[in-house]
Amino acid sequence: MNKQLQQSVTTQLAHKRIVILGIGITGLSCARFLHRHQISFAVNDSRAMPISPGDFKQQFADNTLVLGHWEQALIAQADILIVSPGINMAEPAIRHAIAKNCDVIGDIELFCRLSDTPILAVTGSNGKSTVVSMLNYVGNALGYRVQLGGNIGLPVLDQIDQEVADFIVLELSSFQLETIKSMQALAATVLNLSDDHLDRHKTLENYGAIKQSIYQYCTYALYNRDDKATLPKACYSDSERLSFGSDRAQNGDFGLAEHQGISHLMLGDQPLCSLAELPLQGRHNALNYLAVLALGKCAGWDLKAMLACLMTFKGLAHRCEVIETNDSIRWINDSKATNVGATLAAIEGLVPTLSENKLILIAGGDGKGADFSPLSQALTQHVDYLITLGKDGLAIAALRLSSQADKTSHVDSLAAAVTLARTQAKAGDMVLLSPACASLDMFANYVERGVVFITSVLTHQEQR
Ligand code: UMA
Ligand code: ADP
Repeated sequence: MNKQLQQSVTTQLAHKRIVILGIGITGLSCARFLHRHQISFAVNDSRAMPISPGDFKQQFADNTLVLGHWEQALIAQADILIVSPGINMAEPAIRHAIAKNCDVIGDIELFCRLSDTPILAVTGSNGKSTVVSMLNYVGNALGYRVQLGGNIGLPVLDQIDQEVADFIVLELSSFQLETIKSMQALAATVLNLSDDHLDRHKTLENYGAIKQSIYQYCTYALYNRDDKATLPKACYSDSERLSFGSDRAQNGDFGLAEHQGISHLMLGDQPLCSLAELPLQGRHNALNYLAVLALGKCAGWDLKAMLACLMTFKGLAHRCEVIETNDSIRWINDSKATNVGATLAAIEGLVPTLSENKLILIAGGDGKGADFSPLSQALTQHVDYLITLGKDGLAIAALRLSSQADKTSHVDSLAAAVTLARTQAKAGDMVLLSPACASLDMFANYVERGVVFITSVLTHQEQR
């Protein structure tokens, strides 16, 4: 075990009363980390059985576990509270219990206090997983030891005891940013901002301010020129700024422009590669490529070598993923489109590939308090048939024109949506599942929703 790390852990955590809130992926990784370093802790989870007390005891010996409610007395005596991202600290039972001098942090903040590995940090409403996966892929292919962690599902404290890394690429959600206080990233970016998680953050302003906090203390702040909300606020002026966007870029910034009549990724006025050569299509992916190149450049990675590696990066599942079928219909699984911005990007990216063919969109689910109106132009102008489902499906359907009523239907299951789409689609048409909503009202998560969609599409195939 790394001696320096052990020393930091002992100095910072020994003899502190530590309470972990939540025993999901994050909470378990915190418990494992503390247990590995012989630091005692207590866990509190408000759900009845997120872990069996027997399993907990077997893994974590005599550390305390309280389930089924927020144990206010336990929270009140904590010196350090490590809060899982999905837990809303504004909840009165937690907020009122926290002692004045309690250090309220998340797993990422604890990681930042203990590790000096250079951080490339990525947030935004959409594209985070795609960008961090590409960065991780490219960095490792170039021979750097790169770790990947955070909201992508890889808790950072599971990695901190592993071999020393050259860089760590962090995907950070707004929930995680809320408990980060002292991260010093080498480079940080807000990719874009659109309504998401407003059930927790209440307003887009609050949500945007939390996203902006990624820019505190970074050496390079990378923003998106297409989205003003990503421009670092004046209070984050210490870092060196660079940008990407879909317009022509200034020297040192990344952009898109025509070169010899063909659209290219550009660094200033230097053409890097034509968009047609790249494996991931759509304007949103062109921006993702630019963000990756810019972050890699901040890390000192060679641009040409990065571009060569990006040619072999395949897109992630459930993001505008093509389902292979034999019915001449283009079925696209974009189940990860859990907000309005992602669905807009899918429609805008895919419509130019339709030519005369029709677009049938399946959307709806739990909108998390979002305003769907930014979708209305796309829904009325580009979507030939709209099929909605889930808790907020009818709110999306309401954006269609009254003249489109006969081409708008609400159904009660994803399988029924596929059946209806099949009756509407002709050869060459596209059926896109891009819900603009979370899946939690009908599915365990977006992966299950995507798998049900793929299964329904393929089952249909076999029956034909
Ligand atoms: N819990 C309570 N009371 C509550 C809510 C939750 O006790 O009111 C408990 C649950 O019983 C459970 C635990 O908290 O035992 C779950 O904690 P969590 O919701 O923070 O989830 P984790 O399993 O720790 O996963 C989290 C992220 N989840 C959320 O932010 C909701 C995962 O992102 C992330 O991959 C993981 O940490 C590792 O960093 C998921 C996500 O949906 C994929 N993120 C959102 C998104 O991408 O839009 C932000
Ligand atoms: P995140 O981790 O931020 O949720 P993902 O890479 O998983 O991002 O993609 C989520 C959804 O957003 C998918 O539907 C994907 O097609 C879409 N998407 C990816 N990149 C962008 C982008 N730059 N702008 C808008 N939407 C995007």
